[in-house]
Amino acid sequence: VSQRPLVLVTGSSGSVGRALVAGLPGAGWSVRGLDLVAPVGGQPDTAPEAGLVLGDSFDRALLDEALAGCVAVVHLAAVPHEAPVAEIAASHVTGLTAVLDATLRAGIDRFVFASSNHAVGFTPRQERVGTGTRPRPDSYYGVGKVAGEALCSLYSDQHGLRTAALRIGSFQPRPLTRRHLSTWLSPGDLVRAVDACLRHPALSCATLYGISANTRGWWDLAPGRALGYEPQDDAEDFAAEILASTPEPAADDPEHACLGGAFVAAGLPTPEERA
Ligand code: 15L
Repeated sequence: VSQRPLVLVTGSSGSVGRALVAGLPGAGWSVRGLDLVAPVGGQPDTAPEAGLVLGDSFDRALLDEALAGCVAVVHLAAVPHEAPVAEIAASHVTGLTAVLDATLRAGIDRFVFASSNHAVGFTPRQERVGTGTRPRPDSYYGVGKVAGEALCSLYSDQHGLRTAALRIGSFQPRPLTRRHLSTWLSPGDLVRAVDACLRHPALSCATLYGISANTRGWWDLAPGRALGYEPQDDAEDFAAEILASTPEPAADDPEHACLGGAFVAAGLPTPEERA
């Protein structure tokens, strides 16, 4: 049996989850996945006691089973895009609370929460936005992430849970758009960021940006570096190709005014959804 510490990754079949299941073992962790569905193409072969628990990441009994033997949780499971507010609340507030409560029941003291750049997506584009600015969500999805960060803060203060809210930018194998030149998070840097959050001995209640060391980055990497996250990749390596193949944005396009890009304008629910 492997002596590596075991980490539960909820939402392990999504794109971020699959990259962590594949990459965390190389950083010294065993990974157990929890997801409603198996990943396309099968689960990467990680460690003997790891594996995949199939089912609802917010189910109390299933969480208790999945968390047995784990030392930390990386919580990704949630609606990953804009949706009616009731759906957002169900996964980002009620669901997250179920996972936090199960974490405490299991005696686990470390929790990495997949937050998002959309927690501050309505912030006008500028250089080096820190983690101390006011939350400016650009969508109900962003509101859900702000609420999730608040829950992490509550469980840290009330229960001593060590929490890290990782505000992920655009996780992609490679940058594809002009926005990604600023927001890209590479697969290697994702693993480095989560590994730092899992490892840092003095983690208390941290917020950090999960982006690569992008020359055109908009976020301050210092909070991540303070935890030991040293990004290695830079979207600039792809800049010439992307700039040549994608059109110059119109000056008055709201999509290009704020950090959240299209989220500031898109995905608003219909009146029926609001009712
Ligand atoms: C996110 O939080 C979304 O889950 C993802 O689909 C992308 O839209 C990403 O942000 C982004 O900002 O590119």
